[in-house]
Amino acid sequence: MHHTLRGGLIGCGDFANNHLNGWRDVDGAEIVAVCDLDGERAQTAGERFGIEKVYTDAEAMLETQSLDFVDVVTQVPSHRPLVELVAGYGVSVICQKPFAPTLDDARAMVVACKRAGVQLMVHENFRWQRPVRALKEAAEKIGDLFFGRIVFRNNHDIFTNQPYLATDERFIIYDLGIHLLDMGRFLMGDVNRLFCHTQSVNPRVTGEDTATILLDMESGGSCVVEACYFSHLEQDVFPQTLIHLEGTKGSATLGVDYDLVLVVDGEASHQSVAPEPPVWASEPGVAIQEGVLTIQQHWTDCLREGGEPETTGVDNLRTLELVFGAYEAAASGMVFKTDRALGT
Ligand code: NAD
Ligand code: 89V
Repeated sequence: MHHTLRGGLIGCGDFANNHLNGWRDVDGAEIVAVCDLDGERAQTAGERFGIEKVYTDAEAMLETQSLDFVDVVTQVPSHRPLVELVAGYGVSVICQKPFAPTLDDARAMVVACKRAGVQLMVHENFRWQRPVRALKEAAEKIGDLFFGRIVFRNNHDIFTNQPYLATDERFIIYDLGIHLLDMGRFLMGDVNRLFCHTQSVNPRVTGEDTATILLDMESGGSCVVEACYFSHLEQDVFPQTLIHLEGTKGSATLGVDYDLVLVVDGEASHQSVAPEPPVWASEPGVAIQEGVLTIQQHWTDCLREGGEPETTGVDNLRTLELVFGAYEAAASGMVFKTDRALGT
């Protein structure tokens, strides 16, 4: 496939603006149609991004457009019906996170895409932030990793743009912890067991807004994941993820303002690995917006060159299992054991 790929986008809400801006910068693909149940939203997105074909029904878009892929940017309840619909038309599909409300729904989407012979990628973009890629590269130099700490703590108001986050039963692990757990897997490999403690601190929020998760990695290492949206700190660094890794030869630390500190054999060096955001990005979310563009370029390259995306639907089963496992562990007070055969 070496022509410019033709994409359709479903769900023209808040976050879709980042996807649509990103698609304009991607080499090798363009969005030729947008769809939203809310006709005004679809129309606004079409006008803003110069996309002529505007739909309020996903099936009508698939019937009338010849598409190479569809980008699903709706909230989680519609993911399974939409992914199955797109796969049924023999079209490859990207799905936003959280991929599914249950592992059974996620498995069903994987099966539908496999049967249809189409690619399926979950839009898990935090691991595509430049600082995180730079940390991964640095980690190659510090020997065998035996410890990690992944921290996302701030008091940023995310509820104005995403009001559902304040009212959903499940909040911080499902919406944000999912990125941190995916980065834990990206940096340190798969997980054997986990333990989790959750807290609901902010009275405005229905679900848990604080989670502390201990991962026992398959490699034998351990990793602590901390997430909190009610941390009153001197410097609020939203949306920076602070990550510290220790290996048998040194350590690599992604600190505040993207200062990457590498210690190898006792020698320390500093490097700035700040995002290189696209022109349309705006503070404070530039790191996330950069990751959106990078993952969409990755998807396009994979589709055009016949490669497999990093965060396929099958891969994401393992991230999702950690999310649901964390809730299970928090509720039961017991350790959650992962299923090594998952996705095979
Ligand atoms: P939103 O509610 O603002 O937008 C979703 C849109 O989808 C709405 O306009 C709705 O009308 C439309 N929609 C729903 N079902 C549809 C259907 N069947 N056909 C057509 N349109 C349909 O939601 P949002 O805040 O933009 O979030 C969307 C997704 O993006 C969520 O899963 C969220 O978790 C995710 N998200 C990811 C990131 C990230 O990757 N870093 C950041 C923010 C949000
Ligand atoms: O990136 C996200 O998934 C967002 C936020 C940073 C607010 O958690 O939902």
